[in-house]
Amino acid sequence: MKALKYCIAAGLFALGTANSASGLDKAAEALYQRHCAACHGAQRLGGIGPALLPQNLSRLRKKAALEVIGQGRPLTQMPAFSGQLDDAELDALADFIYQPPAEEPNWGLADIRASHVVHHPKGSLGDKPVFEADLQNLFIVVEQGDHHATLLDGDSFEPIYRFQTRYALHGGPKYSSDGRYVFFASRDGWISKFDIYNLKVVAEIRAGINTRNAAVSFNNKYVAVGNYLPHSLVLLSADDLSPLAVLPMTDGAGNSSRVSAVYTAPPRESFIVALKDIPQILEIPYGHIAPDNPRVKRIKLEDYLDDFFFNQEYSVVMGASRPAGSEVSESAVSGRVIDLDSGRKLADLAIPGMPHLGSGISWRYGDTTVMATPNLNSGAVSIIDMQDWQVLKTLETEGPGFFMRSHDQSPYAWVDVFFGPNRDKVHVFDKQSLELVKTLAPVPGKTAAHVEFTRDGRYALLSIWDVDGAVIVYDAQSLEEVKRIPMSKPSGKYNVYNKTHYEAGTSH
Ligand code: DHE
Repeated sequence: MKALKYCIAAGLFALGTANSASGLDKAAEALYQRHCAACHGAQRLGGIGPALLPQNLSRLRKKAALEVIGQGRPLTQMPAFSGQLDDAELDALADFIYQPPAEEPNWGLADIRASHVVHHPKGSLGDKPVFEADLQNLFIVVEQGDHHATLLDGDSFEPIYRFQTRYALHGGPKYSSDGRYVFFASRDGWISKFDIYNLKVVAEIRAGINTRNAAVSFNNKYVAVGNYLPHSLVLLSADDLSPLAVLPMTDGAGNSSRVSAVYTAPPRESFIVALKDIPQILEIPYGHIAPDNPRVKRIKLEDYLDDFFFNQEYSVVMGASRPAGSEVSESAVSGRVIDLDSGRKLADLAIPGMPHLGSGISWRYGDTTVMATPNLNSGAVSIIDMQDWQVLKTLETEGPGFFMRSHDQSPYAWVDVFFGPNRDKVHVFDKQSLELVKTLAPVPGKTAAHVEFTRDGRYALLSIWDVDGAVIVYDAQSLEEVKRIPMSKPSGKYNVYNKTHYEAGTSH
C-alpha cells in the first residue's frame, strides 16, 4: 500500500526533477517532493528552507537530521513530521537528503548576470522625495506574512507606502549611508534595491541559490552577498546591482564553506565574512575583491564562529558557534573574543547556554561598556563587561529570547521571550540598575518580538508576529501604548537614522 502511495506521488512529482535520472531512491524522492519540496525546492536547492544537499549538510550528522525531520527545528519554520510519517518514511527522507543530486547545482557569474534586471537606471528618477516626512526618521517594516514591506513615517506612525518584496526576506534590510536606498536579501538569493525617495524597486538580481544576508559598504559602492549555496561571496555594484565578482569561499586547502553572514565594518572600510564550515574569519577591504588579493585577511580560529557581535569601533568581534542540529553545547566556553587587527584571541566567553550575539546591544555602564545578549536556549540575558569579557550579571527572563534593543537616549533595554509558552511577553530592563522594570504582554497568545526605536529614542516599536499582527508603538519612557498599526507578521523594522549611524542599541 505504502509503495503504491509512493509510486503515485513519484508519478506526479518526480518527472522533470534533476534527481529523477540519478538512480536515487524513487520512493524517498516522492516523499521529498510531497513533504519537503515546497520549502526546500524541487531540486533541493533551497527556498524558504535551506538547501538539502550533502555539501550543505556537512556539519549536520544524519542522526541529527533525522531528529530535525521528526521533531522540527526551533528558531525556524521547520515543522515536525513525526505525526505524519512513520519511522521508515522518516529514515528514507533522512537518507535521501544526503545523496548527491544527479547534477551538481551551481550559480556562477553567468547565472547571476542573466538574472539581473534594472527597472530604473541610475539618474532616470528624481532626487526629490515624492512624499513629505523626516527622511531620517523613516522605518522600513518587513511584513513576512504576505511578503511585503511598509515604509512608515516615524513621527506620525502613518504608513507612507506598502510594496511587495521577494519571497522570504531574511536579515535586516541595509540602507545607503544617506538613507535614500534600501537593499533587501531573500533566502533564495534575490537582492533588491529600493529607492525610498521615488518608492520604486530600481534593480534586482539573484546572487545565490540559498543566501544568508547582504551588507552594503559604507562608501555606498558595493553590496556583498553571503551564500550558503553555492559556497560564495558575491560582490555587486551598489549603483545598479550589476555583478562584479564571485568569490568562492575556500580555505586554500581544497575545503569550501558556507557563508554564515557578511557584515560591513565602516571604520575599517572592509567587509567581515563569517564562515560556517571553515574555522576562519575573512576581512575584505572595500574594493579589493579578488580572492587571491594579498589584502584579503584570514583570521584563523580555534573553532567555527558563525554568530557575531562587533564593538562600536569594529576593532573587536565576539563570536559564538551554533552547534549543528539540535545539539546544544554543554561546554563552559560558548564563544570567543577576537582582536580584528592582530587576529589574536582576547578571551573565551563563558556564557552558559547559547548566546544570540547577533542581536546584542551595548551601552555605557559606570566606567565601562557592557554588552547584553539574549540566549537561544535559556531564559537569560547575559550582560558582559567589555573590558574583561566576564559576565557581569545574568538577568532571568520568562523564556529564551531572540532580539534585544535599546537606544542611547533610553534608560531601558527591551528583550523578547521568543520561544516557549511566554512568547507573548517582552521584558523591559533598566540599563543602570540592571533590574527588570516591566513585562509587557500586548496580545495574549501571540508572539511579541523585535523592538526598534525612533531616531530620538522617544518611542519603541514592537511587532506582533502574526499574519493578523501589528506594530505597537510605545512611549519609551512611560512604557504606555501610543498606537497600534495593523500589519501582516511584521518581522523586523529598521529606522533610517539608527541604522545609518550604527546606534549602539540596535543591530548592525
Ligand atoms: Fe535570522 C538576522 C541567522 C532564523 C529573523 N539572522 C539574522 C542574521 C543572521 C541570522 C546571521 C544577521 C544578518 C543581517 O541582518 O544582515 N537566522 C539566522 C540563523 O542562523 C537562523 C537561526 C536559522 C535560519 O533558518 O537561518 C535564523 N531568523 C531566523 C528565523 O527563524 C527568524 C526569526 C524568522 C525568519 O525571518 O526566518 C529570523 N534574522 C531574522 C531577522 C533578522 C535576522 C528579523 C534581522 C535582525 C535585525 O537586525 O533586526
